[in-house]
Amino acid sequence: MVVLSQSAFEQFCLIKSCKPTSGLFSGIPVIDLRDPEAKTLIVKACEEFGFFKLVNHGVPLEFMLELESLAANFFELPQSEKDKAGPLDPYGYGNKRIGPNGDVGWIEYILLNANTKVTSQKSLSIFRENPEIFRSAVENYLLEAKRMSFEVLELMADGLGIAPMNVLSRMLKDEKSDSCFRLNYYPSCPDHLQALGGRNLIGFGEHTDPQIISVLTSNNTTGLQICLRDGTWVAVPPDQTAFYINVGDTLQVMTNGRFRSVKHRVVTDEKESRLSMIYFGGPSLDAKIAPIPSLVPEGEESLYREYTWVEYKQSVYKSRLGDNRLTQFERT
Ligand code: GA4
Repeated sequence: MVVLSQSAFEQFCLIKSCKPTSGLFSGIPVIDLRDPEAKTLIVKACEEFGFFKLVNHGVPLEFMLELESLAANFFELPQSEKDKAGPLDPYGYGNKRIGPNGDVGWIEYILLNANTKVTSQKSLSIFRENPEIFRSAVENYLLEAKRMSFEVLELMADGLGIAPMNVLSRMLKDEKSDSCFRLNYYPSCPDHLQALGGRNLIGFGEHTDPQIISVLTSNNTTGLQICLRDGTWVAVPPDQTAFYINVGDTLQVMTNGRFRSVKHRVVTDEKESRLSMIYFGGPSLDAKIAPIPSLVPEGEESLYREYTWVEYKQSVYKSRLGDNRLTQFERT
């Protein structure tokens, strides 16, 4: 069992209201990957929301469901079994603590490097009963999720009118791409904590993702919320068959702020547990990140200075979840 320090426990209890302004939000753009207009619609969605739902994505549903069910089996194991896969280094099994700087959430997770063979990673030991099944489920899923992400990034580049078309996708395709994969499990909110902390306990506090794009699937449980441009939080309707694409900080910088790195968070459901699987597509450590010149209006300076991903990543790991990590890279 993980014993929370007093301050960590207080953090849970202090979270009173994470209620979105209304019920499930119906305004999230839904994009059909096979729609001839997809590239234009993707650009529009990334500008307005930094977020969209992708259907007709071509990833076999059985790959999504198979991994989801293996992950659910793992999270239902006794705590002592799961703890064998911890502590995080930075990959492995995590429970309630998020990142190295004191953030907590009502969450358990497995974090994997998405670019290294799963077999060489410690967390595989958590599937020691049947590692081969887990390995192939993760690899099948990731192969497809990556293929689809490359396609989305190529449509984005095309829609933005930037050349070459693989200018974004090649960063993820790079064999040194620093991408990761996360299986998040949000147990339903226990009654005694509901009473203490208000109804919706925070699962994963508000933050933006550091990478280029994040590609998420979930079971049919609510909990994900995104922050709109006007600052209101809305609840994303879950759909087990779709992918949700999220613009990360790096893409915001590369598009010189035209795309929006969307602030999001997850709250627990009162009755059902939520399971989500996210592929975070990032650049290689030595990649230079800067606004793409053709996206900087003529005669103007870019909004951000050039930096390397490793430089940014170091600052990410010194930050708290809710911090704005891009300020220090903005030109003043
Ligand atoms: C948010 C997006 C990804 O889940 C993640 C997270 C990372 C972690 O869990 O180790 C961070 C968080 C995320 C941003 C700020 C730092 C780092 C926790 C944290 C407090 C894997 C990532 O790349 O950045």
